[in-house]
Amino acid sequence: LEMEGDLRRALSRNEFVPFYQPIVALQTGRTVGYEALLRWRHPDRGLLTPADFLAVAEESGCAESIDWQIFEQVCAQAEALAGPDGFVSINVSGRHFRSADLDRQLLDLIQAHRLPPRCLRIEVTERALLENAMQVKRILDNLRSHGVSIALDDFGTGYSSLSYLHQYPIETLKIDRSFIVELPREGGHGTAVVRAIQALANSLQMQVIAEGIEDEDQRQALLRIGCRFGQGFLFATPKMAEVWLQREHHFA
Ligand code: G
Ligand code: G
Ligand code: MN
Ligand code: NA
Repeated sequence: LEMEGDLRRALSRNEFVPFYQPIVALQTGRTVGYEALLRWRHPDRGLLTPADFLAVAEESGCAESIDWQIFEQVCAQAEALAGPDGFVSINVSGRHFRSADLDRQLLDLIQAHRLPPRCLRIEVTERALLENAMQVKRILDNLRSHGVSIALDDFGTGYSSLSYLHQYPIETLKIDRSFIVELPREGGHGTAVVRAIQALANSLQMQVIAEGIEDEDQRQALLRIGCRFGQGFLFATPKMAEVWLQREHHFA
């Protein structure tokens, strides 16, 4: 595989970088946090997204190393991005939870960078929770007890047995983009699902973040439902840390 050699060379040259997409308060447009998203700054092919290379990276066993290259950079940048009361979230794929010491590895990295743990949030998918449930719960409980917060990513697309949700230290549900796309059409499937997720989150005292908001109608529909936070191209695309650190951003 030609790409596999490329990936290893890219790792050694630190070509994998986190881009950051703002997460905003939907009412005011104020940035409350950022999601770190993996990008490959390829010397010839330009900026590549996970869709371009993550499958090959997983097959060839490079994905873990790529993720740790990202986690390392995020730990170095997160305090400045988070400010006094924000956060930066990272996507931690289910594979990582097969390591019994994932919590220790992440906590060591946080400590090495003198990062206040409250600056870091971990996004896990429902699928990751269900595989190896006991070990995942122990890892997440430990991270939470140190101040790292936990969000459930792509919520609504998984295998939710809702009964397990309260057993994990999850503070935030991220509504998958596929439901937001359907939103503005009143009576449509998307509206019903988003309403149901918001009601569930309210009763479990969890926060909701809507993903993939692309237009004002979607934002207004979310505000009517009572959803307070979101991210998407309506507000901003993912960009390098330096861009966000240069100035105060306000997406009204
Ligand atoms: O940024 P983009 O929309 O292209 O991301 C596509 C997918 O890649 C998303 O599902 C996202 O969860 C995943 N992803 C983004 N960043 C990372 C990362 O650092 N590590 C892993 N394993 N997946 C990521
Ligand atoms: O699976 P996860 O939710 O981690 O991935 C988020 C993905 O969604 C990233 O690849 C990011 O680039 C993408 N994304 C973020 N905002 C939007 C949006 O408004 N529209 C679309 N189509 N994709 C988005
Ligand atoms: Mn995510
Ligand atoms: Na998602």
